[in-house]
Amino acid sequence: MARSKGRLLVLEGIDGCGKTSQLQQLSSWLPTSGLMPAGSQLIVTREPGGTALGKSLRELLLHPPQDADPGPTAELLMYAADRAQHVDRVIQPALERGDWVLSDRFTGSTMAYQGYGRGLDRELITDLERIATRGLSPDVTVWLDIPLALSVQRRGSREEDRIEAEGFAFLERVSNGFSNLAKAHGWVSVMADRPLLEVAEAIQTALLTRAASWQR
Ligand code: T5A
Repeated sequence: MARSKGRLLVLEGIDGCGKTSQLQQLSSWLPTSGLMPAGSQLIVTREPGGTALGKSLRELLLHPPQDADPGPTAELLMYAADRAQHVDRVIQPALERGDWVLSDRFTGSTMAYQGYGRGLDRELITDLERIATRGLSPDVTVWLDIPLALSVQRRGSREEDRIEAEGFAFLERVSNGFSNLAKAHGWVSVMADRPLLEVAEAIQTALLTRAASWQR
């Protein structure tokens, strides 16, 4: 897929790391940050569930009806289908218009959860990623790094979805996966065990640094 004018920014991390809260912070900061070209819009989106089809897939993935929970391979293919539709209908058109896209999760989540968490073949996941994204990759991925116990504490007593209900050992593998991916792919790593505004500031500083290299 040809590179387009816009930028794709992604937030990754385990459940309860604070992505949604930081997405809100970033969506108010980015348009006033001076980073986005004049006239470009910020599209805030998420996976799974960034399209109408994706919303149905999200329900089936996270809150399936009784006896309809997907097995590991079906789960992997459903996340890939959600991504293919998301790239096709939302992300790529936005980038072609020159808009910026801020996504809560992208390909890193599939590698961390289905690859490291479920233990599915990582080469196969990479092949599938290429099909779903048609070669599109984020301009920057920010990983919110948080101790597992704190992420569980932050999620509190709210009802767990199907993936969260996998338990601590699963999440630990996912968390190690994110750590490996961040190192291997040069993601921005931000410690997320600090107050909300401190984390937001750390993300902003990192994005300003990263964006300076795009303009060279
Ligand atoms: N999945 C997804 C896969 O398995 N494979 C894939 O390919 C993809 C794309 C999606 C699920 O699907 C899985 C991963 C997930 O299990 P999701 O919608 O991304 O789920 O849901 P979660 O990651 O579970 O999102 P949450 O909303 O639960 O967590 P967030 O967004 O990380 O955290 P947030 O911001 O809601 O914060 C949680 C709590 O902590 C507080 C907040 O107020 C909130 O109460 N908080 C802080 N408190 C103190 N200090 C801070 N700095 C705080 N930041 C947030």
